[in-house]
Amino acid sequence: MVSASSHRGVGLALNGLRGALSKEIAFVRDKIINILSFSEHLLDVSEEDIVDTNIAYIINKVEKIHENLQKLIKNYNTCRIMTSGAVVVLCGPPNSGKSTLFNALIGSDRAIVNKEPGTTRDLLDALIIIDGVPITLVDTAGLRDPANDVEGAGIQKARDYMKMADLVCTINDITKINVSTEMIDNNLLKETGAVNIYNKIDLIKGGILDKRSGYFKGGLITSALTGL
Ligand SMILES: Nc1nc2c(ncn2[C@@H]2O[C@H](COP(=O)(O)OP(=O)(O)O)[C@@H](O)[C@H]2O)c(=O)[nH]1
Ligand SMILES: [Mg+2]
Repeated sequence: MVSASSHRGVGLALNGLRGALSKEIAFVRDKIINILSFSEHLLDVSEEDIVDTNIAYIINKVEKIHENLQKLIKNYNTCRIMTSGAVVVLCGPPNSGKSTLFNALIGSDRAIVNKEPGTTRDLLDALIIIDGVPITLVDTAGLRDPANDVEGAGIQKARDYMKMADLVCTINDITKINVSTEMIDNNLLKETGAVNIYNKIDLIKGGILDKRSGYFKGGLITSALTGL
């Protein structure tokens, strides 16, 4: 699926995925009906027939159904992501380069980039396809104590989107690495995949990064400006 490089490829792969999913649902549904009728039959006959082996049989079958359902939930998520796109939210402190990265990834200057912190206030989104996977990329207002109500509303929207994202990318300015990720409320990311991105590597001259490694929490290093 991930290797499908064109829209047509994605469509074909999706159809296959949907077909496999509905087959699996029908299979589990049959299993549930079978074990239900077996249990009802046992209840209809005399109590002596409800022996340990029958109970063990039912428990075993129910456990297998549970496993199948867990698998289905996982596949459903994959299918949903392939159909409507994974929501990937770029968040982080002001001025770390979220809008620059957003523009670089969508290949157009949609978001205003400025050295003035607090430039991005509303959400901006764009649909892109990376390796055949549709992605709704969302640029957000920088997380900080807001300077006014409008910025506060933008930050609240950013937090709401972080909660519903499939993946949150925290963009940090690598030259201010010690103050950045602390702005993110970890409770927001409890259920969401998150990745740290350290931006503006072009500003770091050789060797200096090592000295800062105490702050480096692992993640990807990039320069949204130069494409490094
Ligand atoms: N040197 C350098 N500057 C960057 C990079 N990414 C963004 N900037 C600059 O940082 C400032 C803030 O960028 P912006 O994308 O508006 O940050 P945002 O507030 O996180 O959206 C602008 O002056 C950008 O040109 C980068 O990778 N390297
Ligand atoms: Mg911005």
